[in-house]
Amino acid sequence: MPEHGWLNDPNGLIWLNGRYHAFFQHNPAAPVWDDIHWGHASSIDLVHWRREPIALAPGPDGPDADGCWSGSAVSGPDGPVILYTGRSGASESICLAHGDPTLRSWHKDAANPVLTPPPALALSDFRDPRAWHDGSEWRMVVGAGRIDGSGVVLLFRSSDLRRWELLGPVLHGRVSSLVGSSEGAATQGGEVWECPDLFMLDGHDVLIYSVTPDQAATRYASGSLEKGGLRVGRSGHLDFGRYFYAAQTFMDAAGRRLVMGWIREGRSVQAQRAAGWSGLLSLPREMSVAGDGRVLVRPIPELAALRTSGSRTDITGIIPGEVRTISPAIGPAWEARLLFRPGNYSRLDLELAASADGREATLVSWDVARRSLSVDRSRASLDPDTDRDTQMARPEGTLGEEVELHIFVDGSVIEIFVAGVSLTSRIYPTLGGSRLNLAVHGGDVGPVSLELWRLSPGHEPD
Ligand code: DQQ
Repeated sequence: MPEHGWLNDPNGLIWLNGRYHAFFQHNPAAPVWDDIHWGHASSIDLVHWRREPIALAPGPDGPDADGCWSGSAVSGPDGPVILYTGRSGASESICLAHGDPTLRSWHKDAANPVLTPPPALALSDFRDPRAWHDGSEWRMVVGAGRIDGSGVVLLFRSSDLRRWELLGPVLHGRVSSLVGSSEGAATQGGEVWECPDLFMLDGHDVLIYSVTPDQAATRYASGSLEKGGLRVGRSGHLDFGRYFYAAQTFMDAAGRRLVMGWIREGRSVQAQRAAGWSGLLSLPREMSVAGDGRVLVRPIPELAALRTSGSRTDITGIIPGEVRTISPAIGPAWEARLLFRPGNYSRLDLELAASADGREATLVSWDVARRSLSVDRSRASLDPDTDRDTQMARPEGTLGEEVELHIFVDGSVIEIFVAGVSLTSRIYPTLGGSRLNLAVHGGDVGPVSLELWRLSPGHEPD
């Protein structure tokens, strides 16, 4: 999270010179989206992070006078290079900045902007360059919207990061028409497909992109990249729930494809102002692609380094109607792994952040018949200005004999992983309760195996 002020998209995620770097959209002056800078944090192990000086600030007369919007970082021939979106008035263009080996000090390229929207494409928006080297030349995807209201991701190539040639669209359309209206975003206005990323993983070409208006979803499409664009075999959500947005991937030191996203707030603007900060980055998640093209995520195993004290219990004999307290006060930051068999019961509930008097509780439930996860926030907070809708995730594919819910809670943030899908949520309890309860409905549940850990803060020691 930012020390103070506003944070949105992760930018320029890169492993370079022995450290991981996470830049992010940042307004240091206030917890509102305005006057966007690039903030910066770095880490050796992806778990313990230290704050770094602000990397980029809007230039008074430049193409980024109204903000240094999202982009990526590469290891260029002469050192680190940031490719970012310059925003000036309503114009968006691609700009470069060059860094020193610590990635702490950056100077903007005198030739900025290096690329403006190709006029023939009739675009309304053009931003969020994501560049990489494919072994012989530079490639870059840029997110865009068309004047006709559809979203599009464009692919470019370059030999020097400065002169870019358009190869064509990777994918375009409207999410509602691509996936059917029940799953898609509300698309009254035109769509813009923001923060694209394109890579090969487990033999599949994978595109991820974030769909606005309403910053509704981060989506993936997997298939094979051909001359005319991505031939899509499979598409879906990269996370369920609307709090995980503008995700960007990167390759770690061991060659894994990791992804982080912006976790947004679920409380009022006034509450964000009162808190002094808004927005944070998700836990790093490792991606893989199943044989059928589904993109799967799981928390990186390195997160185990945050565990301080732990226990493993087999909880037995819970009967319908009983609410079993399994921890009276776990504290604000914890991790749990719950393992159980679906049976002749209908639902298993884990109540978290529950107050002793039961007035506040968030219900994480597994529905046996639907094979779906839900997060019911109707009692999560007595504060009426917090989000309280129920979120759902339904993993596809075979689940195996046991269901494993892997849950990370850190204050107001919940990240849940089940069978390769994730659901990110926010809660703002007012009573300070951190009781954990277990309940079952509609039948008896067999033993539930629970591993529970308290987590320490992820600050890098000085
Ligand atoms: N946020 C950035 C844009 C991007 C959007 C501006 C996504 O570059 O398209 O802060 O959240």
